[in-house]
Amino acid sequence: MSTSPLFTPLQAGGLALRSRIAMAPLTRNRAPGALANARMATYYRQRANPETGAGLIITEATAISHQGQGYADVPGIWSAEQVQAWRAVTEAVHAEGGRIVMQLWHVGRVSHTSLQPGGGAPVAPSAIAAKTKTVLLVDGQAQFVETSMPRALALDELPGIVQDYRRAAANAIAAGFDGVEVHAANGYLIDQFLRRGSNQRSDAYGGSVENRARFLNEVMQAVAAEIGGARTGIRLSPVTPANDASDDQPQPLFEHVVRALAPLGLAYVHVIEGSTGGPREHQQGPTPFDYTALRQAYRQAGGQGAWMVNNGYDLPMAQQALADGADLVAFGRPFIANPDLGARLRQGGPFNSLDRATLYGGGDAGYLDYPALG
Ligand code: 8OZ
Repeated sequence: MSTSPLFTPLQAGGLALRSRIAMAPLTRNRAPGALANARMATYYRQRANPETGAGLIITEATAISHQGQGYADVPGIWSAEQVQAWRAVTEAVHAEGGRIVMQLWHVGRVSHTSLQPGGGAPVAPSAIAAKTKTVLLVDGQAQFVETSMPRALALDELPGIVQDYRRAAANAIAAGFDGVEVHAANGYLIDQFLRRGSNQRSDAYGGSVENRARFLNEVMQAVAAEIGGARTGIRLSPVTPANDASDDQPQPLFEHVVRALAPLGLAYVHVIEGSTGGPREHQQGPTPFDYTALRQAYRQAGGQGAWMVNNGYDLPMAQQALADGADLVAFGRPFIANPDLGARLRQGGPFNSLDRATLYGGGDAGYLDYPALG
C-alpha cells in the first residue's frame, strides 16, 4: 500500500478533500433531454468513495444555457427540471462521502444548428468557423459532424451570457453540488475569447491580452460573487489545439489570466498540460510552455487556490507533480475504465483498459460495467 501524499487530505478553498485525486470532467453523452438520470447517478456513485475513488469528482461538462449546447445528449443546468434531475447525482455522491463540483460549459462556436435554439447559428467572439467536429446522435449512434458557421456575438449580448453563468452556478448549488468549475479550456466559448485564432474583435473584448481576458474575468467575478470564490474552480488549457484553438503567445496570455484570478480566492486552478488527451509537449510554436512559471505567476499575485494538474498522468508522474508543487492531480480516461482508481493507484494496479467504442452515447456498457477490485 502506498503512503504517497496523493492519498492525503487537502482543504482546497471551501472543499474539504480526503485525497489529492480528482476525477477529470468527462463528456459521455448519456443525458437525453439534457437531464441527468439514474444511470448517471450510479456512474458517479461508483467513483465517489474517497478511499477507493476520487477525492473530488468534477462532472462532465454541463451546458449553462440552450445556446451553450454543442453536443447531443449532454446535460444542462439552466432549468428547474435540470436542477431537480441533478439532485440524484449529488445525493448519491454525498452518500459515499464524496465531493462533487459541476463543470459549467458554453461551447460557443463548437456547435451545430440542430442543437441551437430555433436552429440558429452558434455564437462566437468572431464569425470564424472552428475546424473541428461535434457529436450528434443519429439513430442512437454517435456521429462526428462538422460544426456550423458561427455568428459574432454583439457587445450587448455578453452581459446576458455572463448572467447565464451566474444563474448556472446558483443552480448547481441548489442541486447540491459542493461547488463549480468554470470550463475555460479546450477551445470553447471562454477560450475562444482568450485566443487570437478565434478572436478578431475590435471592441473591448478583443485585441490586447487584457481585452481578450475580459470575458473570462467577468464570468469568474459573477460566479464567485454568486456562490463564493472558495466554491469556484476554473479549467485552463494554455496550449491545447483542441477544437481549433490557437494563439501565438500563450505564455503572457495565461500568466495574465492567472494573475487576474488571484484576488478571487478560488478553490482551485485546473491546468491541462499540452494537447487535451494527447501529447504533453507543446505542439504549436518554437518555445515550450512553462507551467511552473504559470503557477508562480498565480502565487506571486497572491493566488492561494489549489493547483490541479491534468493530462496523461500515471502514479509516478502524479507523485512527481505533487513533489514539484502541484496540490491535486486529475485523472480522466483512467477513471472511466477504473471506478476504483484510487484503490488501484494505492496498490499499484492492475488497471482495466478503456473501450473507446462506448465513450460517447449508449447505455450501461462501457459506463457502469467496468469492474472494481474484488
Ligand atoms: C470530448 C467530447 C466532447 C466534449 C472537452 C467537453 O474537451 C469536452 C469534450 C470532450 O472539454
